[in-house]
This record gives sequence, structure tokens and C-alpha cells, in this order.
Amino acid sequence: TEDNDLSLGLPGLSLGRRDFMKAGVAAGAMGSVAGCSALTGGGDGSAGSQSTPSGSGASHTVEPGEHDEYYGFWSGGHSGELRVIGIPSMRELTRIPVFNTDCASGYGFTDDTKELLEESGGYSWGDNHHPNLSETDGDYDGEYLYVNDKANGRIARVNLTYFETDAITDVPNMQAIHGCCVLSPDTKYVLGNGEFRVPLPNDGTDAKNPDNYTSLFVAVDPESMETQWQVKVDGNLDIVDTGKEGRWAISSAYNSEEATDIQGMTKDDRDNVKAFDIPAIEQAVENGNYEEVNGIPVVDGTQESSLNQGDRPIVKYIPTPKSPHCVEVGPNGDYAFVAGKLSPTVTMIDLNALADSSDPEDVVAGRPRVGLGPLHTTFDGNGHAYTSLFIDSQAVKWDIEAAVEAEEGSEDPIIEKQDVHYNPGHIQALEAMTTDPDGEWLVSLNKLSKDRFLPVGPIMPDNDQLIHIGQGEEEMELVADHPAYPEPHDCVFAHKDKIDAKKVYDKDDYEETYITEEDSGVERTGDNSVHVKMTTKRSEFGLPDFTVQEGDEVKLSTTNIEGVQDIIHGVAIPEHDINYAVAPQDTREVTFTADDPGVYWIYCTYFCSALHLEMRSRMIVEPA
Ligand code: CUK
Ligand code: CUA
Repeated sequence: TEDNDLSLGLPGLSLGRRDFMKAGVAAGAMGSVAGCSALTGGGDGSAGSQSTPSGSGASHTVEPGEHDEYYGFWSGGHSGELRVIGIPSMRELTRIPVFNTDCASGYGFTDDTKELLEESGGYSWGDNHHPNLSETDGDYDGEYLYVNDKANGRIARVNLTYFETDAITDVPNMQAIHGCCVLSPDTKYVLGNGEFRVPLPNDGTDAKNPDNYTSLFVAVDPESMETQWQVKVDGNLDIVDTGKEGRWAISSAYNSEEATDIQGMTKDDRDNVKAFDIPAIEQAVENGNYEEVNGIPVVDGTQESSLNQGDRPIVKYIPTPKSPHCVEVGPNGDYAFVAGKLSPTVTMIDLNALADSSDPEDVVAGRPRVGLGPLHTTFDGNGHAYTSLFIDSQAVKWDIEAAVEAEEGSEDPIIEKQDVHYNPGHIQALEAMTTDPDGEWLVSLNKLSKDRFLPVGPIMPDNDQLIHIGQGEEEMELVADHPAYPEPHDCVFAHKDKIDAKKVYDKDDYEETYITEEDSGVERTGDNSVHVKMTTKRSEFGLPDFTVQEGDEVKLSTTNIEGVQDIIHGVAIPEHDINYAVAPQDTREVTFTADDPGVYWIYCTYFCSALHLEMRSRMIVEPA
């Protein structure tokens, strides 16, 4: 197999003839996988020979009336939403709108949620890739979920008491936040990677001068959601994860060439993974070693920076084969796993050696050859890593310590390969981002489903496949296909005992907007404005009708005074673009202008009782 020079710049490695063929087939697909946009082409050169499950009998059935064991939180990609899916059943439990608007809940239509979207930039979509659960002591604490917006440089927070988005930060100076994670073990920060290089500030100056573009790494406070500081680096940042001790954040990165086109971005054989020394960065900020841009302290972490010349650089640059994709840190925090993407290897970085090493090459603890197109790695907590292979369309299971012992480029650490259908991106096992993963199930998030489902037109679903892994001693077994609407990237699983979702709102958690039946009525608040207050219960609104004047700005407040779980009422007003849900003990407000005289039947959109259809009110708009 020395008959080629497709070593992709990795010394000591070469690809065999079969690899060459498949690499040729997949070139188009790999060309567009960087940054996870617009995956095209196949890459499944061996599609006809994909095997079917062996059938050792692992069951993912959850009987009617029974609950799943785990919550799965799926990113929704450019749909802007998150999805909550039960594991192992793969049943979709709910959706959480984040960067999108949502007709079912009224998110983006009620005053509070509209303001949330408007104040974070006013965009009607976002592209969320990486959901992360808040941690205490390296374990999920069930408080919050944080997720990036790759499209508009934002980070959002979802409150897991109510499963709703409660904050979105439009991070200054950054255009695309791709990588996103929390700083383990106690969620000191939410960290984000700016993927697109732009001038700093991006105000038109230097727009045509790529030499003055820059990528930033950001720390956001998890409580206030305010941007704390940023670090500027060479090359494009991609994905990020942290060690378990609160010191290191490791980012994959590409385009050390700092080019603006694909040829330039992939010219050199090497790129640099960045290791951010968080306490050293905090020290630099405290010492005033920064420039302030749009109100944010920006610390210089480029290679020439004086902050990187001393014995404690704030950012260490670690050479890897060019254009790696993801970085994930293993459960015990010893190694960061950098998937090679264009290189068929995973580079293991020894986090314990990072502090004292002067030669960045010394921190490479292992580099197994796992297969073609490695993108993401996950863990079972029993010494195994599972890496997705985008080109080979496989999940490869390998032994972590064996990879440390083995020579660079060795295939010896590989235990097993499982075909997936087709072209996996992220791969995620139960609680794999904690210090104590649970094993048992793994999901491969495949970008293409090809012929796995009934045809539904040209935009086909992705295919999230459930794979049984047990505690790592058994063979992997493909158990279920699960179609996914475009386009999940990653997911995270928490045991159900770690999430404490309330079934009824606690009005003390919200501002003083609660309305009682006695409060129902119309109050004129100005020449052209009224405040309408109205309760909802089975099966009536607090007002059978109310009257406003043409041109009035109407603020409509509704409290669902039901105390019983699952009794939701909806408030829909025809021809006014208004429809929102009010859950038990919740209050929601909308503000709109009553432009057209007439009568408008307000009706309840949630089927709440046998008299649901009769649950009606009338808005009468009198001509001016
Ligand atoms: S990324 Cu999409 S498959 Cu945005 Cu985590 Cu790798
Ligand atoms: Cu209330 Cu239907």
C-alpha cells in the first residue's frame, strides 16, 4: 500500500488502494463538510454492501405508559429550535424554540419572547449546533442548557425548569459562534468559538483586507449571560471542549494559512489546535493587558503576542494534521481527542502534560488511525472511544490506553467498526460529557438517510441511528433508525433524575403580571391605548367580549388560572397574527394595533375540554 501519496501530510501514514477509491468518491462530500454547511454528495462508496443489524436482541422499546430513562437534547441546526427526545425510545417529547419563532407555543409572538429575539439582534432564524448542559462537580445539574448560534454569533440559554429559552446574548465582535461548551467542572463560563474571521471591529474598515481579519474565543457568564472577555488568535477556530479541572479549553482550528478560499485554507499540511489557559487569560484581563473593542476586553492570544512569549503563555498552539474537525475531552480529563477529518487519525492531546511542556509536540499522547473522515468522538466511561467516520460511514470503537501504547498511525487500538447509514457527523453516548458516562446507548447523527425511509420529496430527513453499546464489552448493535427534520448536529443526554421539570408555572418565578378573575376587564391607558386583562380556564375566557377603538394599541394580558397540569389554553385572534399558549398559572402578554373595525372571534387553540370549541370571546373594534 505504498503506491500513493495521499498521506494528507501525515508523516508515516499512507492510504491503501481501497482508501484511495473511497477518498475519490467522497472528495465532494468532504469538500463541504468543514463548518458543517451544505453537505452535498454521497461518500458512501460502499453503499451496496452496508450490513444490516446482527440482532443480539437489545431492545429500545418503552412500553405504553412507561417513561424513557434519559432526556436527549438535540440541536436543530438551522431550524433554530432544539428537540427533546426520549432515550432509548427515540420518541420526540417536545421542541424548544430558541432562535426561531414557533406558532404552537407563541414563542416570538408574545411580548416577552418577541423582545428576547429583538434585543438579541432581531433575526428570525439561527443555526444551533452544540447543546451543553450546565454542570456542578463535573456532572449535569439540570439547571440550564446553553447552545450556540453559528449564523449570528449568539449564545442562548434554556431554563430546564420550564424548558424554555430565557436568555440570548448577541456576542459583540463575533460573526459565527460555532464551538460552544461550558467550562467544567462547575460551569464558570459558557465558552464560544468565533469561526469566521472578521476585522475587529467589523465596521467597514479593513473589510477588503483579510490580513486584518481575526477569530475570537469568548467567555460568557452563565448567570448574567454577559460577555466577559475575548481572546484573539491566528487561524479559524472551530469546536471547543474543556478539561475537567477548570484550566484548559481546547479548540480545534483550521486555516492557519488565513486564506479566504478553499484552496488557500487547505494549502499547508498542518494546522494548530489551540489550548486556552483560562486562569492565565483571567490574569491578563485583571492586569489590564487587553484592548477594549465594543465594550469587551479583547486579549491578544496570537502567536506573536507578548502574552504568549513568557513561561505561561495564555494560548498554546499545538500542531495537528491539517483541517481537523472536532475536539472532545474524555471523561477522566486526561486527553483531548482531535478528529482528523482530512487525516484518517485522531490526535490525542495529553492535558496533564500541557502545563509543563515547552515543545508542543510533546503533548501528543497518541494518534491511532481510525478510518476515513473522522469527525467526532464520544465515550462509554469504560476506556473506549467511539469515533464517527464521515467518509467510511461507520462508527469505530477503539481502546484509549491501547492508542497511547501503540505507534502513531497504528490500527491496533481498533476494536470494532459499525456501519451507519449514511455519513455521520456527531456521535454521542449517554452522559458522555460528564466525568462518569453511562454507556449503554449511542446515537449516530447521520447527515443523509438515502433510502432508509419512505420518500418525502427531495429534502429528505437526516437519520439519527440508535446503537446499543452496553458497557463496552459487547459488540455494537444498530437498533433503530430515527428520521430527523433538518438539521441536528449534536445532542446531549441526561438521566431523567437529573432534570426537574415543573408541570405548572410557579407565579413567584415571574414578574407581577398574574391576573385573577376579578381583574378581568378593559382599562384605557391613553388616547390610543388600552390594556385588556383576561383569565383563561375550562372553558371560558375571563371576558365574553371586549371593545376597543380603531387604531388602539391593545395590550392583551392573559393568565391561565388552572392549577392542574397539562391544561393549556391558547389565545388566537383571527386576522391579527396572534396565537399563543398559556400554561397553567402562566401569564402571557401580546401588544398589537386594532387597525380594522369589525368583530373578531377569539378562540382557544389547545383542545382543553369537551367544550373547547365553545371557548370563545369577541374583540369588537369600533370605527374611529
Ligand atoms: S459540527 Cu456539525 S457535524 Cu457544527 Cu459539531 Cu461536526
Ligand atoms: Cu381552552 Cu381549548
